[in-house]
Amino acid sequence: MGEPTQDLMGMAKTLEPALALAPVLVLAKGSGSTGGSVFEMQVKMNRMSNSLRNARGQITALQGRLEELSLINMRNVEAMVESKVENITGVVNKLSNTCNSQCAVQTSPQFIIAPKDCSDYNMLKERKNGVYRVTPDPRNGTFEVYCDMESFGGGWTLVQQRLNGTVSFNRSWAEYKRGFGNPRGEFWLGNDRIHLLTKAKDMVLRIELEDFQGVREYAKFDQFYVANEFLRYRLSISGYSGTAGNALHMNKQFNHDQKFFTTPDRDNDMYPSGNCGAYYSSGWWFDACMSANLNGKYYHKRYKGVRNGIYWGTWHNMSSEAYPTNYRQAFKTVKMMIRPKNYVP
Ligand SMILES: [Ca+2]
Repeated sequence: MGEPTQDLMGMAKTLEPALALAPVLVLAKGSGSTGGSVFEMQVKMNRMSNSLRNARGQITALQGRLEELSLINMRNVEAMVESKVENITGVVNKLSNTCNSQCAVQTSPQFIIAPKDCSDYNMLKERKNGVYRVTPDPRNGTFEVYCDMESFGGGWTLVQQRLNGTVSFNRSWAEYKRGFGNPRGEFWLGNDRIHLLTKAKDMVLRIELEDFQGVREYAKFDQFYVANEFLRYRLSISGYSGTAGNALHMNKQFNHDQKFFTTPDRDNDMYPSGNCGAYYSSGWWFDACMSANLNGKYYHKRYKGVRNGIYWGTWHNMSSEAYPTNYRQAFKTVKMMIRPKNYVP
């Protein structure tokens, strides 16, 4: 990497004479106006314009070199990082081989260099619920998530939680993109993060719901994937099991699978004459419009009017909700959490 820099220094030096000619022009202008000096001046000017042309050529060449150099530097850094990762992988493989053949009892803790999600914290002796750092994709940084390490075998990474209505979910595209709220309370993890987590591993989704009558049900999906922002965070969801009913794919008319994300300020839904996100005060994978909306408004009790509360269309008493006279079901708690498909508790 040192040599190209020296080359550049050499090129810069050859430029100096051309630049040094500049003051001559000032001197020539200052001297008399006889025919001889005019001729002399023309000669000097010609010489100077030649030098300037040369200089321009050299500058262009230098610019080319510089662009090439920064590319070379980037490739070097990339190659260096790659070889280091290779080395580490080699060492890790060697260590695990050694232990397979020699260490009958493995008592020391095992380390995972960068846990991708909560399930990678499963080897901790004390499995405690709480906030942990995860790195689903090393190129996209590290962030904090709330891990449920106790329920249903643990290893769950929470992507959404509703508890008491302290956090508004009537938010913009930008807010849903980066996430909002408090990981220990009510929050949306953020569409970019949900994308990274579901891209890193095949994930299952578990939804826990509870109403104000104390009824608790769940819905589990064997496949849950959220595409990137370019693909408008399109939802892929399938493989339902559970007790709450499959409100994400209720029937032909209402199906949230393969739908784009819509927020009050970004209409990607299937409803042609309006924005479902604005109408239902929520960011969600709206169809036209919904049979489920877990990011709806938090009502502390049953309510009337527009059904913009937290909604799960297959809830046991939903069919008795005649519009617009009857009260609407409200939900006390909601939890959306994900775990790798191949997870072993
Ligand atoms: Ca629309």
